[in-house]
Amino acid sequence: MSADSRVSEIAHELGFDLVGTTPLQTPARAPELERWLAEGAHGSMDYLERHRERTVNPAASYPEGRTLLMVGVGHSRLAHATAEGARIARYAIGRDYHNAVGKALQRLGKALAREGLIQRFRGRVDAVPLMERSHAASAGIGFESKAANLLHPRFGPWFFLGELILDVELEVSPNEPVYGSCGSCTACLDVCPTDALTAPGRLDARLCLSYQTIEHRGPIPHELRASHGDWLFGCDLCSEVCPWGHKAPDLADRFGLHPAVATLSLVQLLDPSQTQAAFAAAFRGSAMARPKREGLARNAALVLGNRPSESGRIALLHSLQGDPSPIVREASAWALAHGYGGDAEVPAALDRAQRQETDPKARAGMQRTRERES
Ligand code: B12
Ligand code: SF4
Ligand code: SF4
Repeated sequence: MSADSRVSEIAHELGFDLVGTTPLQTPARAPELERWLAEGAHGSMDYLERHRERTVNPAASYPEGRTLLMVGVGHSRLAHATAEGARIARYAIGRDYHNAVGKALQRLGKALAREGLIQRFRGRVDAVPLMERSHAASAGIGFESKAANLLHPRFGPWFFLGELILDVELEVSPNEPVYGSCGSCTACLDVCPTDALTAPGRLDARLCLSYQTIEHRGPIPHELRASHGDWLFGCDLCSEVCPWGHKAPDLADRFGLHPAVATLSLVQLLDPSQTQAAFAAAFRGSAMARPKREGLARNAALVLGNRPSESGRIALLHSLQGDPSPIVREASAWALAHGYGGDAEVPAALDRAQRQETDPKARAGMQRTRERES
């Protein structure tokens, strides 16, 4: 058996659905990254700016590297909403893929080395100085789309990417034929509630709910809050409408349901007495730990504002008065004004909270809410 087929075989045995190689060189879409960063479309994701040179010229970071073995792992599954109707991006419902794919890549690298196919390797996934989608498209394991996601005929947009940087020149052909294009479809551009897809394949992260709920650390801009709807963490709208994903297999068992997601309650997330340490313990092994307790409580407040309920009203009033984070207090003020403005108690509570607020930015945010929501 050729080295090419053996690599492919081992990768599949270890659970990778898609494999293909591309030389370790400047990604084809590097000019797009440069333009995107120059426009500031990355928002506060400073690491993307800091890593710019390494991303554009990956060979400089890995002098021994010759080949990128790009892998894809399907994660298609049904949508998940909590008992209170909050939605969580499907990729984050189960075990954290960073751990799972990272460990599988280590196993793959070791297996390839054992068979003498490579000597050294590095496994990487997600937040690394590599344009994974661009390299994976070059490796032939998916095609680029108007939603910016990489698509595959079997999984649609529902697959993770990862890679091994190999010290040998190697060509592995994709195991499944990859054909397709968006054609005249514009469903993702049409569905995006914040017009974050500013042109085919171009996304302004500052407008994207995924960025706002996962990566952004401060208050979420007022003009985007109502558009958040019931998205607590991430956003799948542009993936859900994509016809290429509609027949993807249900792979829910692969990553399972994280216990913290199974029992998740917005009201509990907003509880001012929940510490970061308790939050981190509950969400250990979940991608949802990333925004920390403060970020997820902020998101929970917005969802409760967009989906009013009696338990939500009580939780928001508590949070307004007693949350240790000014970002969460301010989000709760918005949620109360937006979803519960007709309630007799709310206007007085908001007045009092604004007068007593010690954080100038939160106070200004409350004033902004007053002007916008009255
Ligand atoms: C920063 C980041 C984000 C940011 C910015 C996303 C973005 N579109 O740039 C935010 C936080 C918003 C985000 C959101 C999401 N992300 Co993200 N993210 C990344 C990360 C770390 C870097 C991406 C990057 O460099 N962006 C800069 C732009 C310029 O690069 P790009 O998007 O890769 O570029 C592609 C498009 O711009 C397209 N393109 C450019 N011009 C044109 C023109 C035309 C005509 C066309 C058709 C296409 C096209 O081509 C490029 C690919 O070859 C990657 C991991 C990595 N290291 O690559 C994961 C990654 C892209 N994310 C991923 C996922 C799953 C998501 C979400 C689906 C999560 C969710 N459900 O909430 C959303 C999807 C939002 C979207 N529609 O893109 C997966 C994508 C898997 C896949 N099959 O595509 C990745 C690869 C992580 C992984 N290892 O699996 N993400
Ligand atoms: S993830 Fe949501 S907000 Fe972001 S581009 Fe897609 S539909 Fe728009
Ligand atoms: S929804 Fe349509 S336009 Fe958007 S990525 Fe899928 S096929 Fe392409």
